[in-house]
Amino acid sequence: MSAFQPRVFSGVQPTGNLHLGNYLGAISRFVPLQDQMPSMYCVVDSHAITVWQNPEELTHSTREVTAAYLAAGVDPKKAIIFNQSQVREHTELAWIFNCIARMGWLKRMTQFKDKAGKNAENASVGLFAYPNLMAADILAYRATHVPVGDDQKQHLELTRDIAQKFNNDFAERIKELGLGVANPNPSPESPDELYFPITEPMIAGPATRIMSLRDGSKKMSKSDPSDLSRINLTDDADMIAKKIKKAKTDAEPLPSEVGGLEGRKEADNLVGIYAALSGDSKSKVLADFGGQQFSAFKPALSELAVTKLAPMADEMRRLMDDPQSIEAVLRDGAERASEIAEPILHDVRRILGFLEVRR
Ligand code: AQP
Repeated sequence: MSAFQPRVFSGVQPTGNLHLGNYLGAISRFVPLQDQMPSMYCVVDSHAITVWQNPEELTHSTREVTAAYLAAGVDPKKAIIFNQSQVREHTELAWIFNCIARMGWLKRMTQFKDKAGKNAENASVGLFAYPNLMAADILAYRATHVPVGDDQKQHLELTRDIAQKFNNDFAERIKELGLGVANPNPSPESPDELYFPITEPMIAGPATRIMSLRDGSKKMSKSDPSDLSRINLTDDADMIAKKIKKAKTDAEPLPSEVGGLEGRKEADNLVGIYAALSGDSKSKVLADFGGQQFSAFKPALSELAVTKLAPMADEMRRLMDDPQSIEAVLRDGAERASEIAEPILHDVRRILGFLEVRR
């Protein structure tokens, strides 16, 4: 019996204002992974429409996220880069998962509660079912590894629950059809042959949750009304320096050890950003800057951020001037992605017992 082929899958929504959190928590981590495992990086446009999107802006942002992947160093010869809506299997599998996942599981999702706010009755059904589509994105390729920021942890747990329930509900059928893969972690709750892998979340490093520059208790976010709360990947050097200068801090000097950041959310965030951008640990950053005031630390952070981000912003601008090249990358990616997803959905239809009369 075969084992699951390792495969990385991750995605970013084309909802504008790509920021440092998206870069450090997700996109920057895609680059080394493409040399370690077959990798797929998706621009998740079907997720974006769970809340209203201006159509022209959605098209623009789809190109922009693709440009960010390329500018960050994702190589379309190594990794598959594509936009979700172009591979129909995502939405087909999402419907099947709508019928596997339980209402109670989705009702526990904190991101829905945060995004729908007090107006949940008026939120789209798509926003509620979003985690099922995310599970489908991953499992349409039987992906085994998913690098994301900390905010996606709960959705990845749901993906694991959906895979587990599908594997259990259809265990006999999977075996009968000879479609099973040896369970790498057998347990009394899990059959010895699986169809879907139990995906590994990859949430690690000093930048799994970059916080707002204006409020250390809120995640840096595309939809924050204050542009000063985030560093956009398209910001120029002056804007980056201005935002870091205005970033909220406290009045104390930086501590010399990580323990000293406790209860100092804003300081912790800026040290974390420095660590992630420099590739050093927070301890190393504090060994260098401990005892110094923010008036000394902030210019050093600005210089580092500009050195790392400005060339990427330039490259994104260059790529955005050539939309046809971006679309060629997405077209090729969609074809390669479909070649992987089609046979998987064919298997899934057989497992479910759908009578296929049009092959
Ligand atoms: N602040 C963050 N720190 C670290 N990682 C982050 N990610 C998002 N914000 C941070 C990670 O970026 C990837 C793509 O995110 P997304 O665009 O698909 O979804 P999101 O989490 O909804 O992004 P935003 O920026 O926070 O948008 P809004 O404002 O709409 O809520 C994911 O891997 C995510 O973890």
